[in-house]
Amino acid sequence: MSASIYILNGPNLNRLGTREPEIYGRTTLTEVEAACREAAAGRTVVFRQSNREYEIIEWVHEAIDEGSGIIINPAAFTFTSMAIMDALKMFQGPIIELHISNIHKREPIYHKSYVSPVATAVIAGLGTSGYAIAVRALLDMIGAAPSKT
Ligand code: CA2
Repeated sequence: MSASIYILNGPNLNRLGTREPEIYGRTTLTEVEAACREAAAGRTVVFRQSNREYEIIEWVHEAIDEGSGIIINPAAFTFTSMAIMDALKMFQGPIIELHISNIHKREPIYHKSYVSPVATAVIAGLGTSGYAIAVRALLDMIGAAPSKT
């Protein structure tokens, strides 16, 4: 089975590591991507970020056709996007919703996620290390064969 996994990141996360380090840390998204690829140990990882909602929806559609699992940090779209929720609903495989910070510890506007009801699992508050943990969990869920490398 193809174990191509999609890791999708929402608005402003391209600037990760440059502000609010007390909440989000100092690791950049490029470093997060490298950690994900290492955790995936040679399996195909499609790692993307966009500030545009439609682009994230298009990538979910691509994952529906070509992916076996999705890790998504929708960032602010978590709290606003029924369109991303609807796209994710069509995905047959496991979905991990990921947040670097613990959104439940923050202000009430960060508590109601449109994505959680359609996600298989939610990771929040593990910092950027949560991404590699999510990759390993997703590979377990899709039953990916051990890498030969
Ligand atoms: O904790 C997360 O991963 C969030 O999804 C990040 C979102 C926020 O709206 C969610 O409530 C929780 C915000 C991302 C802002 O992007 C940043 C850019 C540079 C430095 C830090 C964050």
